Amino acid sequence: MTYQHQFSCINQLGVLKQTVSLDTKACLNDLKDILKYMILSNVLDKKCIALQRTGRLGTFAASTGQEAIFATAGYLLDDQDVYVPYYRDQAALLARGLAADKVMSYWGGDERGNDFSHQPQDMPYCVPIATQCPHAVGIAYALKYTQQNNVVLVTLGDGATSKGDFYESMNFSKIHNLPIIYLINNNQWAISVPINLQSGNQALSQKGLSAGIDGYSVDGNDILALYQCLKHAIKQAREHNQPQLIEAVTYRICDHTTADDASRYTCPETHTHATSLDPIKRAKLFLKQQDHWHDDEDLKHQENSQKIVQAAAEKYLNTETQPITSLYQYHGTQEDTTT
Ligand SMILES: Cc1ncc(C[n+]2csc(CCOP(=O)(O)OP(=O)(O)O)c2C)c(N)n1
Ligand SMILES: [Mg+2]
Repeated sequence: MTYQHQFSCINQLGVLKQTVSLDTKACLNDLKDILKYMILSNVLDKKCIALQRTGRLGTFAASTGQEAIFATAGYLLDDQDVYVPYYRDQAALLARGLAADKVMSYWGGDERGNDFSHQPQDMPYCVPIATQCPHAVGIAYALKYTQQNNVVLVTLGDGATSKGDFYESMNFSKIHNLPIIYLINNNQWAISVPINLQSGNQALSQKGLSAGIDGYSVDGNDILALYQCLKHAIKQAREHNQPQLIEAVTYRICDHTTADDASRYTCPETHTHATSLDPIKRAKLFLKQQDHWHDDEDLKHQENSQKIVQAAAEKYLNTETQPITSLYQYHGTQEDTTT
Protein backbone atom coordinates (compact mmCIF):
# COMPACT_ATOMS: atom_id res chain seq x y z
CA MET A 1 0.00 0.00 0.00
CA THR A 2 1.17 3.49 -0.79
CA TYR A 3 0.56 6.81 0.79
CA GLN A 4 2.38 9.84 -0.53
CA HIS A 5 2.23 13.43 0.52
CA GLN A 6 0.84 15.60 -2.22
CA PHE A 7 2.57 14.56 -5.43
CA SER A 8 3.48 17.35 -7.86
CA CYS A 9 5.64 17.64 -10.96
CA ILE A 10 5.55 21.27 -12.07
CA ASN A 11 5.78 24.36 -9.91
CA GLN A 12 3.53 27.42 -10.02
CA LEU A 13 5.63 28.96 -12.77
CA GLY A 14 5.20 25.89 -14.92
CA VAL A 15 8.78 24.71 -14.34
CA LEU A 16 9.36 20.95 -14.33
CA LYS A 17 10.74 19.77 -11.00
CA GLN A 18 14.26 18.37 -11.25
CA THR A 19 13.27 15.00 -9.82
CA VAL A 20 10.64 14.39 -12.50
CA SER A 21 11.41 12.68 -15.76
CA LEU A 22 9.25 13.47 -18.72
CA ASP A 23 8.96 10.14 -20.47
CA THR A 24 7.86 10.82 -24.03
CA LYS A 25 6.78 13.37 -26.56
CA ALA A 26 3.46 11.52 -26.66
CA CYS A 27 2.87 12.61 -23.09
CA LEU A 28 3.25 16.29 -24.08
CA ASN A 29 0.84 15.81 -26.97
CA ASP A 30 -1.66 14.25 -24.57
CA LEU A 31 -1.24 17.12 -22.13
CA LYS A 32 -1.85 19.58 -24.94
CA ASP A 33 -5.13 17.83 -25.82
CA ILE A 34 -6.13 17.78 -22.15
CA LEU A 35 -5.46 21.52 -21.92
CA LYS A 36 -7.82 22.11 -24.86
CA TYR A 37 -10.62 20.36 -22.95
CA MET A 38 -9.80 22.42 -19.86
CA ILE A 39 -10.14 25.63 -21.85
CA LEU A 40 -13.39 24.42 -23.42
CA SER A 41 -14.81 23.53 -20.02
CA ASN A 42 -13.81 26.93 -18.63
CA VAL A 43 -15.54 28.76 -21.49
CA LEU A 44 -18.59 26.51 -21.09
CA ASP A 45 -18.76 27.31 -17.36
CA LYS A 46 -18.86 31.04 -18.09
CA LYS A 47 -21.58 30.62 -20.70
CA CYS A 48 -23.73 28.40 -18.49
CA ILE A 49 -23.50 30.91 -15.63
CA ALA A 50 -24.52 33.71 -18.03
CA LEU A 51 -27.47 31.63 -19.27
CA GLN A 52 -28.56 30.91 -15.71
CA ARG A 53 -28.28 34.58 -14.71
CA THR A 54 -30.52 35.53 -17.61
CA GLY A 55 -33.16 32.94 -16.75
CA ARG A 56 -32.36 30.50 -19.54
CA LEU A 57 -30.74 27.67 -17.52
CA GLY A 58 -31.50 26.06 -14.16
CA THR A 59 -29.04 25.77 -11.30
CA PHE A 60 -25.55 25.05 -12.61
CA ALA A 61 -22.42 23.67 -10.90
CA ALA A 62 -19.25 25.13 -12.44
CA SER A 63 -15.86 23.46 -12.11
CA THR A 64 -13.71 26.55 -12.55
CA GLY A 65 -10.20 25.97 -11.20
CA GLN A 66 -10.81 22.20 -11.07
CA GLU A 67 -10.66 21.56 -14.82
CA ALA A 68 -7.35 19.67 -14.78
CA ILE A 69 -8.71 16.90 -12.57
CA PHE A 70 -11.73 16.13 -14.69
CA ALA A 71 -10.20 16.70 -18.13
CA THR A 72 -7.28 14.37 -17.35
CA ALA A 73 -9.54 11.63 -15.96
CA GLY A 74 -11.94 11.75 -18.90
CA TYR A 75 -9.10 11.85 -21.39
CA LEU A 76 -7.13 8.91 -20.02
CA LEU A 77 -9.92 6.35 -19.94
CA ASP A 78 -10.39 4.04 -22.88
CA ASP A 79 -13.61 4.13 -24.86
CA GLN A 80 -15.04 0.99 -23.31
CA ASP A 81 -14.13 1.98 -19.75
CA VAL A 82 -16.92 3.30 -17.58
CA TYR A 83 -16.93 6.85 -16.28
CA VAL A 84 -19.20 7.41 -13.28
CA PRO A 85 -19.55 11.15 -12.66
CA TYR A 86 -21.04 13.25 -9.90
CA TYR A 87 -22.19 16.73 -10.99
CA ARG A 88 -19.03 18.80 -11.51
CA ASP A 89 -17.53 16.70 -14.29
CA GLN A 90 -18.15 18.67 -17.49
CA ALA A 91 -14.46 18.72 -18.50
CA ALA A 92 -14.35 14.91 -18.28
CA LEU A 93 -17.60 14.50 -20.16
CA LEU A 94 -16.35 16.79 -22.92
CA ALA A 95 -13.13 14.76 -23.11
CA ARG A 96 -15.27 11.60 -23.34
CA GLY A 97 -17.06 13.12 -26.35
CA LEU A 98 -20.21 14.69 -24.89
CA ALA A 99 -21.47 17.64 -26.95
CA ALA A 100 -21.53 20.95 -25.05
CA ASP A 101 -25.25 21.52 -25.77
CA LYS A 102 -26.07 18.33 -23.83
CA VAL A 103 -24.46 19.84 -20.74
CA MET A 104 -26.78 22.83 -21.14
CA SER A 105 -29.80 20.57 -21.71
CA TYR A 106 -29.17 18.68 -18.50
CA TRP A 107 -28.79 21.83 -16.40
CA GLY A 108 -31.74 23.32 -18.25
CA GLY A 109 -33.93 20.54 -16.86
CA ASP A 110 -34.12 18.45 -20.02
CA GLU A 111 -33.51 14.78 -19.31
CA ARG A 112 -32.15 14.30 -22.84
CA GLY A 113 -28.98 16.02 -21.61
CA ASN A 114 -28.36 12.85 -19.61
CA ASP A 115 -28.47 10.64 -22.68
CA PHE A 116 -24.79 9.85 -23.01
CA SER A 117 -25.04 8.23 -26.43
CA HIS A 118 -21.38 9.16 -27.09
CA GLN A 119 -20.37 6.59 -24.41
CA PRO A 120 -23.54 4.61 -23.62
CA GLN A 121 -21.86 2.60 -20.86
CA ASP A 122 -21.02 5.76 -18.88
CA MET A 123 -23.36 6.66 -16.04
CA PRO A 124 -25.45 9.85 -15.98
CA TYR A 125 -24.87 12.83 -13.64
CA CYS A 126 -25.37 11.95 -9.99
CA VAL A 127 -26.50 14.64 -7.54
CA PRO A 128 -27.27 12.58 -4.40
CA ILE A 129 -23.87 12.73 -2.71
CA ALA A 130 -21.72 9.56 -2.85
CA THR A 131 -24.55 7.34 -4.14
CA GLN A 132 -22.56 6.94 -7.37
CA CYS A 133 -19.95 4.92 -5.43
CA PRO A 134 -22.11 1.80 -4.90
CA HIS A 135 -23.22 2.06 -8.54
CA ALA A 136 -19.59 2.19 -9.65
CA VAL A 137 -18.47 -0.76 -7.56
CA GLY A 138 -21.37 -2.84 -8.90
CA ILE A 139 -20.30 -2.03 -12.44
CA ALA A 140 -16.68 -2.93 -11.60
CA TYR A 141 -17.89 -6.26 -10.21
CA ALA A 142 -19.82 -6.94 -13.41
CA LEU A 143 -16.81 -6.06 -15.58
CA LYS A 144 -14.61 -8.47 -13.68
CA TYR A 145 -17.29 -11.18 -13.59
CA THR A 146 -17.74 -10.99 -17.37
CA GLN A 147 -13.95 -10.89 -17.84
CA GLN A 148 -13.86 -7.58 -19.64
CA ASN A 149 -10.59 -5.74 -19.56
CA ASN A 150 -12.15 -2.42 -18.62
CA VAL A 151 -12.07 -0.21 -15.58
CA VAL A 152 -14.49 2.06 -13.76
CA LEU A 153 -13.51 5.55 -12.70
CA VAL A 154 -15.84 7.23 -10.22
CA THR A 155 -15.52 10.82 -9.05
CA LEU A 156 -16.67 12.41 -5.81
CA GLY A 157 -16.09 15.51 -3.72
CA ASP A 158 -14.31 15.90 -0.39
CA GLY A 159 -17.69 16.13 1.36
CA ALA A 160 -18.78 12.84 -0.19
CA THR A 161 -15.88 11.03 1.48
CA SER A 162 -17.68 11.39 4.83
CA LYS A 163 -20.50 9.18 3.65
CA GLY A 164 -20.98 5.49 4.32
CA ASP A 165 -21.64 4.76 0.65
CA PHE A 166 -18.03 5.70 -0.08
CA TYR A 167 -16.49 3.52 2.65
CA GLU A 168 -18.78 0.58 1.92
CA SER A 169 -17.92 0.75 -1.77
CA MET A 170 -14.18 0.89 -1.13
CA ASN A 171 -14.45 -2.04 1.24
CA PHE A 172 -16.32 -4.13 -1.34
CA SER A 173 -13.81 -3.17 -4.07
CA LYS A 174 -10.89 -4.54 -2.12
CA ILE A 175 -12.61 -7.70 -0.92
CA HIS A 176 -13.27 -8.62 -4.55
CA ASN A 177 -10.18 -6.91 -6.04
CA LEU A 178 -12.14 -4.89 -8.55
CA PRO A 179 -10.90 -2.68 -11.41
CA ILE A 180 -12.02 0.66 -9.98
CA ILE A 181 -10.47 4.08 -9.40
CA TYR A 182 -11.99 6.52 -6.90
CA LEU A 183 -11.05 10.09 -7.78
CA ILE A 184 -11.72 12.70 -5.11
CA ASN A 185 -11.99 16.34 -6.14
CA ASN A 186 -10.83 17.84 -2.85
CA ASN A 187 -11.83 21.45 -3.50
CA GLN A 188 -11.78 22.19 0.26
CA TRP A 189 -15.51 22.93 0.50
CA ALA A 190 -18.79 21.04 0.62
CA ILE A 191 -21.11 23.96 -0.13
CA SER A 192 -20.19 26.15 2.90
CA VAL A 193 -18.62 23.41 5.06
CA PRO A 194 -14.81 23.71 5.02
CA ILE A 195 -12.58 20.64 4.94
CA ASN A 196 -11.51 21.05 8.60
CA LEU A 197 -15.14 20.65 9.69
CA GLN A 198 -15.74 17.86 7.19
CA SER A 199 -13.12 15.29 7.94
CA GLY A 200 -10.93 14.44 10.95
CA ASN A 201 -8.33 13.12 8.55
CA GLN A 202 -7.71 15.87 6.04
CA ALA A 203 -5.40 13.74 3.88
CA LEU A 204 -8.36 12.12 2.18
CA SER A 205 -6.25 9.58 0.31
CA GLN A 206 -5.48 7.97 3.68
CA LYS A 207 -9.11 6.91 3.83
CA GLY A 208 -8.11 4.18 1.39
CA LEU A 209 -5.99 2.57 4.10
CA SER A 210 -9.13 1.63 6.03
CA ALA A 211 -10.19 -0.55 3.11
CA GLY A 212 -6.71 -1.78 2.16
CA ILE A 213 -6.62 0.34 -0.97
CA ASP A 214 -3.65 2.25 -2.40
CA GLY A 215 -4.15 5.97 -1.90
CA TYR A 216 -2.37 8.91 -3.48
CA SER A 217 -2.65 12.63 -2.85
CA VAL A 218 -1.83 14.70 -5.87
CA ASP A 219 -1.76 18.40 -6.67
CA GLY A 220 -5.05 18.81 -8.54
CA ASN A 221 -3.82 21.93 -10.34
CA ASP A 222 -0.78 20.16 -11.78
CA ILE A 223 -1.68 18.59 -15.11
CA LEU A 224 1.47 16.44 -15.31
CA ALA A 225 1.16 15.09 -11.76
CA LEU A 226 -2.47 14.18 -12.44
CA TYR A 227 -1.53 12.57 -15.73
CA GLN A 228 1.19 10.39 -14.19
CA CYS A 229 -0.84 9.45 -11.14
CA LEU A 230 -4.04 8.65 -13.02
CA LYS A 231 -2.15 6.66 -15.67
CA HIS A 232 -0.53 4.59 -12.95
CA ALA A 233 -3.83 4.04 -11.13
CA ILE A 234 -5.69 3.05 -14.30
CA LYS A 235 -2.92 0.56 -15.15
CA GLN A 236 -3.03 -0.96 -11.64
CA ALA A 237 -6.80 -1.31 -11.84
CA ARG A 238 -6.82 -2.68 -15.39
CA GLU A 239 -3.86 -5.06 -15.26
CA HIS A 240 -3.90 -6.15 -11.63
CA ASN A 241 -7.50 -5.64 -10.49
CA GLN A 242 -6.17 -3.36 -7.76
CA PRO A 243 -8.69 -0.73 -6.66
CA GLN A 244 -7.15 2.72 -6.39
CA LEU A 245 -7.90 5.96 -4.57
CA ILE A 246 -6.67 9.36 -5.73
CA GLU A 247 -7.22 12.59 -3.85
CA ALA A 248 -6.68 15.57 -6.13
CA VAL A 249 -6.17 18.66 -4.00
CA THR A 250 -7.45 21.93 -5.42
CA TYR A 251 -9.67 24.82 -4.38
CA ARG A 252 -13.20 25.71 -5.45
CA ILE A 253 -12.62 29.21 -6.79
CA CYS A 254 -16.20 29.26 -8.11
CA ASP A 255 -19.44 29.28 -6.13
CA HIS A 256 -20.77 25.86 -5.13
CA THR A 257 -23.50 26.34 -7.74
CA THR A 258 -25.31 29.32 -9.18
CA ALA A 259 -27.61 29.08 -6.13
CA ASP A 260 -24.69 29.95 -3.84
CA ASP A 261 -22.64 33.05 -3.02
CA ALA A 262 -19.29 31.81 -1.71
CA SER A 263 -18.13 35.34 -0.87
CA ARG A 264 -20.44 35.13 2.18
CA TYR A 265 -18.33 32.43 3.84
CA THR A 266 -14.89 32.26 2.17
CA CYS A 267 -11.81 34.31 2.91
CA PRO A 268 -10.93 36.76 0.09
CA GLU A 269 -7.16 36.31 0.57
CA THR A 270 -7.43 32.52 0.25
CA HIS A 271 -9.54 32.96 -2.85
CA THR A 272 -7.02 35.33 -4.43
CA HIS A 273 -4.17 32.96 -3.63
CA ALA A 274 -6.09 29.95 -5.03
CA THR A 275 -6.85 31.89 -8.20
CA SER A 276 -3.13 32.47 -8.71
CA LEU A 277 -2.65 28.67 -8.75
CA ASP A 278 -5.08 28.22 -11.65
CA PRO A 279 -4.42 24.92 -13.48
CA ILE A 280 -5.02 26.33 -16.97
CA LYS A 281 -2.48 29.09 -16.46
CA ARG A 282 0.06 26.62 -15.06
CA ALA A 283 -0.47 24.08 -17.85
CA LYS A 284 0.07 26.78 -20.47
CA LEU A 285 3.28 27.99 -18.80
CA PHE A 286 4.57 24.44 -18.63
CA LEU A 287 3.71 23.52 -22.21
CA LYS A 288 5.19 26.78 -23.50
CA GLN A 289 8.46 25.92 -21.78
CA GLN A 290 8.32 22.51 -23.46
CA ASP A 291 7.70 24.18 -26.83
CA HIS A 292 4.24 22.57 -27.04
CA TRP A 293 2.06 25.68 -26.71
CA HIS A 294 2.43 29.05 -28.41
CA ASP A 295 0.66 32.41 -28.16
CA ASP A 296 -1.00 32.12 -31.58
CA GLU A 297 -2.34 28.66 -30.69
CA ASP A 298 -3.55 29.99 -27.38
CA LEU A 299 -5.67 32.59 -29.11
CA LYS A 300 -6.87 30.04 -31.68
CA HIS A 301 -8.04 27.54 -29.04
CA GLN A 302 -9.71 30.23 -26.97
CA GLU A 303 -11.63 31.47 -30.04
CA ASN A 304 -12.44 27.93 -31.12
CA SER A 305 -13.87 27.12 -27.69
CA GLN A 306 -15.98 30.29 -27.79
CA LYS A 307 -17.36 29.23 -31.17
CA ILE A 308 -18.17 25.69 -29.98
CA VAL A 309 -19.92 26.98 -26.87
CA GLN A 310 -21.83 29.70 -28.73
CA ALA A 311 -23.07 27.14 -31.29
CA ALA A 312 -24.03 24.80 -28.43
CA ALA A 313 -26.00 27.57 -26.71
CA GLU A 314 -27.89 28.33 -29.92
CA LYS A 315 -28.70 24.65 -30.41
CA TYR A 316 -29.84 24.33 -26.80
CA LEU A 317 -31.98 27.48 -26.91
CA ASN A 318 -33.59 26.40 -30.19
CA THR A 319 -34.35 22.85 -29.06
CA GLU A 320 -38.05 22.23 -28.70
CA THR A 321 -39.10 21.62 -25.11
CA GLN A 322 -40.03 18.04 -24.34
CA PRO A 323 -43.77 17.39 -24.01
CA ILE A 324 -44.91 17.09 -20.42
CA THR A 325 -45.73 13.40 -21.01
CA SER A 326 -42.03 12.70 -21.50
CA LEU A 327 -41.90 12.64 -17.70
CA TYR A 328 -43.28 9.12 -17.87
CA GLN A 329 -40.64 7.91 -20.30
CA TYR A 330 -38.14 7.68 -17.46
CA HIS A 331 -40.39 5.65 -15.18
CA GLY A 332 -41.13 2.65 -17.40
CA THR A 333 -42.92 2.11 -20.67
CA GLN A 334 -45.72 4.37 -21.93
CA GLU A 335 -48.04 1.42 -21.46
CA ASP A 336 -47.07 1.02 -17.77
CA THR A 337 -47.90 4.62 -17.01
CA THR A 338 -51.46 4.49 -18.32
CA THR A 339 -52.50 1.56 -16.16
C1 LIG B 1 -27.32 12.61 -0.12
C2 LIG B 1 -27.22 14.10 -0.25
N1 LIG B 1 -27.14 14.87 0.84
C3 LIG B 1 -27.05 16.22 0.70
C4 LIG B 1 -27.03 16.79 -0.53
C5 LIG B 1 -26.91 18.31 -0.67
N2 LIG B 1 -25.61 18.66 -1.20
C6 LIG B 1 -25.45 18.99 -2.49
S1 LIG B 1 -23.87 19.32 -2.88
C7 LIG B 1 -23.35 19.03 -1.30
C8 LIG B 1 -21.90 19.20 -0.93
C9 LIG B 1 -20.99 18.24 -1.62
O1 LIG B 1 -19.66 18.62 -1.41
P1 LIG B 1 -18.48 17.80 -2.02
O2 LIG B 1 -18.72 16.35 -1.88
O3 LIG B 1 -17.22 18.32 -1.42
O4 LIG B 1 -18.53 18.14 -3.58
P2 LIG B 1 -18.32 19.55 -4.29
O5 LIG B 1 -19.71 20.10 -4.51
O6 LIG B 1 -17.52 20.43 -3.39
O7 LIG B 1 -17.64 19.29 -5.57
C10 LIG B 1 -24.43 18.69 -0.49
C11 LIG B 1 -24.32 18.38 0.94
C12 LIG B 1 -27.13 15.94 -1.65
N3 LIG B 1 -27.07 16.42 -2.90
N4 LIG B 1 -27.21 14.61 -1.49
MG1 LIG C 1 -15.96 19.80 -2.18
